[in-house]
Amino acid sequence: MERTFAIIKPDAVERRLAGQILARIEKAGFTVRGMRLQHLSQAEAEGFYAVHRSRPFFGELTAFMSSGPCVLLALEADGAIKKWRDTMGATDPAKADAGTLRKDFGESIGRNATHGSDAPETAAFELGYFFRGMELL
Ligand code: FUP
Repeated sequence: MERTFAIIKPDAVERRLAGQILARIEKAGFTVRGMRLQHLSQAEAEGFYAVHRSRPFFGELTAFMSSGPCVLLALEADGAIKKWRDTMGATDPAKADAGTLRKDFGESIGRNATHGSDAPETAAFELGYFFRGMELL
């Protein structure tokens, strides 16, 4: 079993899509091991996306991620990291495959409904950034 870190982003929470996205997560076979609603500060979003600090979209990205509450999730499944990336689809909803979350719920490359760790090291950092050990079941 593997764990990955996921976010239902502020655009999706604002449009009341969190329930539908959670239903799709469970239907896909993930077990939720941690879950919390949180409105990130700009500094917390900047720390989370620190690898993107030099990218031109960093300011816009961190402003968006701190614009409203999001749902933070620890998901478990066999091959959870790739499975969750496949469930989300491509970063740009316009390029995402049919039936993926970003295709169905994303509005643009920035407002793309969900986040998922892209590798084991990233998953370890991101899970540890947001969850304490005793918050994960
Ligand atoms: P992903 O791993 O699919 O979330 O994509 P990236 O790590 O490349 O980018 C992280 C986030 O930055 C994306 F979810 C959305 C945002 N982004 C932009 O706003 N513009 C871009 O050109 C690329 C990414």
